[in-house]
Amino acid sequence: IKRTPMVAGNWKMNGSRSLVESFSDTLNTHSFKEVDVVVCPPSGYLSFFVAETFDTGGQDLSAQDNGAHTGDMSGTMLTELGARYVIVGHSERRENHGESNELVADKALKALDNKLVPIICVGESLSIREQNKVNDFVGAQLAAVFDVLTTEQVSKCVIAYEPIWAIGTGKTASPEQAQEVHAFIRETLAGKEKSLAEKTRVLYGGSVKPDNAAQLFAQPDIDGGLIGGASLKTEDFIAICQAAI
Ligand code: G2H
Repeated sequence: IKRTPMVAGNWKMNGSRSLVESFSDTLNTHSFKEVDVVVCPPSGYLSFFVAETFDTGGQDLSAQDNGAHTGDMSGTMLTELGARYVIVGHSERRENHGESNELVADKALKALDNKLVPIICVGESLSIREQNKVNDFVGAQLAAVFDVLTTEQVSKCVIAYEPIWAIGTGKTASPEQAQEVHAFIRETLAGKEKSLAEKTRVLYGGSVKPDNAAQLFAQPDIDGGLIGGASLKTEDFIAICQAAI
């Protein structure tokens, strides 16, 4: 099975209405035929995108449908704003908002209920890596997802491996370090069902730039990237998308 590569930009809490407009204009002049391109801006900007050659996504969603949840955004609302994807379990949500593995799994389920493709983030801190517990840690993050989602549902998700020590730090995991964990993630998926491992896209995230993207994406188990800082510069983002083809 050939997996279509994917590059998703995570703007985090950055950008502006004028960046959305210039980004849409420039991206729409490129036809991304062999790579799925997604841009995840702050949700308030979603409706300003005119996305013809790419898709948009949210950066988080509530595990609830509606109700007294001040500041939260539901899956239905994201869909109405034009999103087709949503990031869940980014390490910044896990750290800054105390999101547990179980909550992240519930969010992934809620995304699927709303026909959104969840991009489920996993990844270890430096101290976990130094204790040689990467597989245990990432394995537990995945196990929580498998507890809530059926194999069929997992096959509709995208997984993103983002080592926390490489996020926004300029320190990228080496292609070999990243591949090692991606291979572990794929083995874990295969443990559920062989075809799941073959079908599911696993992205790498953490200081991906135009000059390191091609080497990372050339690894057998890396199917593209989740891009933070470099996704805010149109030319860099396009260069990274092209490196995934
Ligand atoms: C990791 C990544 C995008 P950056 O968080 O999710 O950000 O590329 O800035 O390290």
